[in-house]
Amino acid sequence: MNILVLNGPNLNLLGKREPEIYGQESYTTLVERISDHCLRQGIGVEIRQTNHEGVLVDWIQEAAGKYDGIVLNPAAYTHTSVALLDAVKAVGIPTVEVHLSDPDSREDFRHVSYVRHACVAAVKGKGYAGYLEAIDLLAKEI
Ligand code: CA2
Repeated sequence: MNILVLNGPNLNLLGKREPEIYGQESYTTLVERISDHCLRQGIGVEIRQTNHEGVLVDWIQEAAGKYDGIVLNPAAYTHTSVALLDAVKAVGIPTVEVHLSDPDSREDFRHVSYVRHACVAAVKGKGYAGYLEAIDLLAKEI
């Protein structure tokens, strides 16, 4: 089983700003946690981050035929992007939406998720552990 983990805008700043919301650990630590977890489970994984919506769309499209599942934290694009929703729908790869924080308990504009309509599950408010839970959910789904 091969999975793709995609992270959207500003997640590269983890540990550097807003630690009260996103924690004190760095993006590099997140990547290490995911890599270690997948290694232990015998899951192949590729982990990427971009600040650009179109790049996320390209990566989702290119995942077809290469990956069995996607873990997606679209960050701010969660709340704005029909393009990401359409891309996830178009490729038809089981996708789990993940958020470090719980957007539903934050500002009203974060309560909407477009991509959720194409995802098999959403994991929210569990910090870095949420990514590992999302991977385990995918492993059961696939
Ligand atoms: O909780 C999440 O994972 C979010 O997807 C994070 C997004 C936010 O727009 C979503 O509503 C919820 C923001 C990512 C920004 O990450 C930062 C990390 C460190 C410092 C500043 C921003």
